[in-house]
Amino acid sequence: MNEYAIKYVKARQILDSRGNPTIEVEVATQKAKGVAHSPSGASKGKEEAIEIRDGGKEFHGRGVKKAIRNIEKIIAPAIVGMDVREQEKIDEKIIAIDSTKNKSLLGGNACIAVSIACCKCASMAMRKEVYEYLGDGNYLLPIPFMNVINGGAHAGNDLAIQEHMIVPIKAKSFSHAIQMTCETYYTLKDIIEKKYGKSATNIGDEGGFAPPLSRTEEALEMIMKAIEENGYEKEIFLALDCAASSFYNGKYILHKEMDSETLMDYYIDLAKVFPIVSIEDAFHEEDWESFAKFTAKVGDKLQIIGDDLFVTNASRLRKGIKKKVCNALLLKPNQVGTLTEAIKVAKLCFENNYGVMVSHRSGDTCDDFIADLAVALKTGQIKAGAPARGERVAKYNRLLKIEEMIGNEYAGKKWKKWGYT
Ligand code: 2PG
Ligand code: MG
Repeated sequence: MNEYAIKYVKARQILDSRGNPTIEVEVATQKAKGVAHSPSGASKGKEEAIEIRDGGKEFHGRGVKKAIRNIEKIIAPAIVGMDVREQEKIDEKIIAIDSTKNKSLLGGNACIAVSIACCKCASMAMRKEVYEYLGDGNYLLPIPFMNVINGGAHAGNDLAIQEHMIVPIKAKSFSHAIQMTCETYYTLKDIIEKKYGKSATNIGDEGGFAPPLSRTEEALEMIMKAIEENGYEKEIFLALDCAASSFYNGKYILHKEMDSETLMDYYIDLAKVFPIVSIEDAFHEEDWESFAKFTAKVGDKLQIIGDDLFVTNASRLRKGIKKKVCNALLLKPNQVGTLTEAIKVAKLCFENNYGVMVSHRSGDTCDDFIADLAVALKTGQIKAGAPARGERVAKYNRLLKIEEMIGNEYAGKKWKKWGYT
């Protein structure tokens, strides 16, 4: 048997960081094995690949045994024997068998774990690091976008905006970025404790704090104070993921009701006061018009990212390019269901001058694949939560290790100048 032929594909139910069942897949050849997990979002785009869950009583319906059966009974027999290095062919086969627009037959959660496990197995079979296997020999360590105050669907407070991130663009290296963001995070904890008491320092789903705030201004003020106390105001910038679909109900409901024009002015005013460089999902996922207006107005000053808007989907991205909507995309492989499709979307971005930020999900595991993906694709940006919780630091720790291997290739040095302040 060919040493690169897939010998078996095994799947099992494990848990994600919220205690919800998810899928672990092992793909093995004679001498190598790759293991991958599917992550899971809380604020999902409507057009994401479908996660198949069991329903019924067990795990309150959240089990993934049906999806696992699809791997064992349908995907495994189709790909066993294939050359594990032929990622595109494997993914095309999965796509063809599924034959739906949103992986609803096999489950996006089933497909992505198999697809990434194949990639990891192939890299091991070729005795390469995953980033080396995926890359072209030139690599870039991404700027970490760290979500240090959680709101929206990720926290039990009244902040409508989901993620308040620190962005260490001017760090000297990736490891220096980690040092500066950690120090800022510790100081932020002290500031929150002093103002709101100990219980306010509990953390949300992505490791950021979730103090009882209702206004993003308050969150950003505290973060700025933490940055300044450490003397990092020239190095660390800010970013938001609004996840606006989650506070849209005919109107945008933040601390007060707003229409899209008022919301746009609100963001612009925030960016004039705080050193914001990037805003994700500023409007709800079908509000293409507001995204287009926002991009025309401030797309030269801010990175404007589509997440729920694009859902890592080539046809939605093409529509966005045509309509001049956003200037960057959030890349979440599980939104589309196979690695090949995710990489194609990233390339489409590069060809059209759109930025790419690789991203975790709010329900995640210690699978660190996205770290290698960001380095190999040279996206220059990753978001993987705060520097806390095992599943978040797994990605940052992997990047620290990659830095040792490739040297100081930090994306901050190449970052385009954004921001008002
Ligand atoms: C997002 C993500 C990750 P979720 O909206 O960008 O931060 O959240 O995984 O819940 O969709
Ligand atoms: Mg988002």
